[in-house]
Amino acid sequence: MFNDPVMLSRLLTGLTLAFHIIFATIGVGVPLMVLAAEYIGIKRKDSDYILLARRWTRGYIVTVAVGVVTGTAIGLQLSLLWPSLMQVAGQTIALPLFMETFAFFFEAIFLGIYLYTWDRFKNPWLHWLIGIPVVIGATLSAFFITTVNSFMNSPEGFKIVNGTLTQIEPLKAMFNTATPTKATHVIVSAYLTVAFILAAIAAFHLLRKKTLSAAETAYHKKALRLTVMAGLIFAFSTALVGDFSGKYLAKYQPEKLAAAEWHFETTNEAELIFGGILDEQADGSYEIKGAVKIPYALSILAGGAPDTEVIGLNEFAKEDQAPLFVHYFFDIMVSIGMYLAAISALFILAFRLKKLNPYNKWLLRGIFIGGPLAIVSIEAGWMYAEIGRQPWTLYGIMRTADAATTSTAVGPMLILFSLLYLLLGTICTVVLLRMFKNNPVGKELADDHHTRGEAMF
Ligand code: HEB
Repeated sequence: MFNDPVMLSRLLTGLTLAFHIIFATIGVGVPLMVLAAEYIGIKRKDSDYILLARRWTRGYIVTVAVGVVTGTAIGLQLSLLWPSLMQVAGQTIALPLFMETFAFFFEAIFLGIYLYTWDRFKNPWLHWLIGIPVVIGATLSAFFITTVNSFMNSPEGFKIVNGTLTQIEPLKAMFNTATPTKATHVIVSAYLTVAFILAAIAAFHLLRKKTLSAAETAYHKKALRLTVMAGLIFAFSTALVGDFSGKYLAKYQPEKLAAAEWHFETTNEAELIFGGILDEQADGSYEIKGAVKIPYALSILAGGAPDTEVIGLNEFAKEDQAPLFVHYFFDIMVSIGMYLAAISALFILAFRLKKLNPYNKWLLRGIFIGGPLAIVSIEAGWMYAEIGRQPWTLYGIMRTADAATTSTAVGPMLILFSLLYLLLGTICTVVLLRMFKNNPVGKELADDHHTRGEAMF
């Protein structure tokens, strides 16, 4: 395995994407939360929310910088590791790749202006307005780059003549069948993840209550309420859009859904298999052991009705099937999605009904682990989407094995890039920790009252 360039290329690309997606996700979601905090701050004339927006923006700049490095690594690796893919599809996907860079610069320019104009306007809404293009740019880069991934699942907008793509229609390729569901699921799940990462930070501080002043406690409680409310909204929208993704798969890539659900025979009233293990029988078929089976749920996921027919894996040749372990990635993603919806609903209910203390230790702990779990969910979602598309790199057109480089240099590259990501990850963590430790909330809250006070409004 370790001298097979295809496997090594997949490992290196997978590693790069797994690392990049954390920063990309943060990059998509933070501007929206910043804008929400600044909005409430201006509206309620509450400088705590403004401080929240400022602190989130500062952290954001560090993660954006890492995202730029890893994003560049992806660009490099695409042409180095997957030359045949780029040769065949490069022209077709050039438009969204270019548009993504454009969206990024658009975002970066306005982020710069946003950063340098805090307190510069008499009317604070002007500063808030500058944040809007930052949110749009961040979300559009996610949109454009996801259309490229959608294209790999639904390659459209060209004809193949003698192995080369001709009559290319870039817009058709970009707005392919997979684009609507994929782009929305990716964008909304990024918002969800960031809401939970920020909620986890607030919960973390509140859990160490003893060291907090009253002003600090009030600050973190505001952060928690805002982020968990956003978490609740985005958890439900992610699940809704995820359901559309399921329906897309059932219709256009049924073997991908069947692999996730260990659904072998085509049936109506299909049950959803959760967890369990596969036991291979002598005749090559499988028996599912120890799974929870939810009646009709797969039919509902696939077609919205309990009697929808769901195509089984046995309809497909073995060499066209994805590895069956993708089942676990799907289960992990969905379970975490449910957990995030439940814990945020519980917090908001407790807060609204005032029967249960929303800031009790257990709820705070539950929200705290929601942050890392959301990241796991993002990773699991992508693992499912990418490994579940195998053996294809361009679904139905080009196999992954035919797309990879034959170079023998991938092994050393894998080691080098692993070291690079380790270094980047460490530096980023250290910088963020230092930045926030050296300038704690308490100090800034105190400064706030002395120097800026209410004068900033
Ligand atoms: Fe998800 C993917 C569903 C949740 C993230 N998802 C996916 C898919 C599906 C789903 C079907 C595949 C698609 C394709 O491949 O085309 N989800 C779902 C559901 C739910 C979910 C049903 C509910 C619960 N997710 C979720 C969460 C998250 C996610 C929570 C995070 C946070 N996913 C994700 C991602 C992905 C997915 C990132 C990859 C991309 C795409 O879209 O593909």
